[in-house]
Amino acid sequence: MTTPDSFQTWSSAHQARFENVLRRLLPQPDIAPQRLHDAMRYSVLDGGKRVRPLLAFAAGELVGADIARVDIAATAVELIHAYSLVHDDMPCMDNDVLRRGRPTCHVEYDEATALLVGDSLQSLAFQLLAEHTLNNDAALQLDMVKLLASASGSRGMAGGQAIDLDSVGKQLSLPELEFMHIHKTGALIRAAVLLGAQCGSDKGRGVALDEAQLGRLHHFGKCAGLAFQVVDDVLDSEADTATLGKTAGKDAKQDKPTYVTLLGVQAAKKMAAELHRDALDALSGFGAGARRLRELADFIVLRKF
Ligand code: GRG
Repeated sequence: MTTPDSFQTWSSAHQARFENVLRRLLPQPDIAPQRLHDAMRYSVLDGGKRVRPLLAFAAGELVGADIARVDIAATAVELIHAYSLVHDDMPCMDNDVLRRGRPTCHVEYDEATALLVGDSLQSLAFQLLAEHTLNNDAALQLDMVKLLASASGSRGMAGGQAIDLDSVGKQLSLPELEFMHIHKTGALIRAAVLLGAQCGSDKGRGVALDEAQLGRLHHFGKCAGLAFQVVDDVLDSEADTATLGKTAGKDAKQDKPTYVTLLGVQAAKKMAAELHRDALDALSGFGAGARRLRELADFIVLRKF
């Protein structure tokens, strides 16, 4: 009997493989306009925890999806995430100079290039979803495109970001803070899980989930997404810049409402633990196939960076 890989082995192998997928799918640096393509590759490659792609791979494993299909879905989600970081770091938003341990895109290149990098990564994400077969049922594939669009647009990540920018210096209630983060951070994390699962939902290629199972996966994504943000707030207040690879302590400095400022560190940690439990509960009916999703929930809550 072979022992299944540890989470560390599984995640490192997937991260390394995925890096090559990204290298292949991003525009090559020798193709015009070279500077823009170079900046796109700078912003996406060789950095980040790749939590969203790993969630897509884990959900793909749950349903026995073809990994080549999940590669595309995972890339689309990671490109949207990378675009959001590039734009978020710009002077008109969070105005940061450090990301993934390196100068932010607008510092390394310039502001106009950073704007275009974000725009181009977003377009490429949808191009990939439209260009590759991810599901034999074209209607289901169209649903996947719609899912990513709504998770990243004004009713998802961009909307959450708008609320975030508007909340500086304001006192938000807990439900308001939750609403903001379910959109800003949670929507894309949940989309990563669902897109991975949808790559395996057509007949003959993996297991199609029923409505109840999809609902549980939805709930898992929601809890994991919110837990990710609560932990992000705790790390921002407790970890140092070198460990995070981005400027630590910014939330307090910018007078932003966070789970830590609202609840205090201990209560924020307790909330993360409760969300962790809820996320694991949502997976309880799935059996051994959900092992990697469970491990990712653990990683999201227990991570130190
Ligand atoms: C500009 C439309 C638009 C949206 C920006 C995601 C976001 C919205 C802003 C990033 C600011 C931020 C620190 C959000 C908190 C949670 C978060 C998304 C952290 C960064 O994600 P990680 O930790 O980053 O997965 P890596 O570098 O590991 O990929």
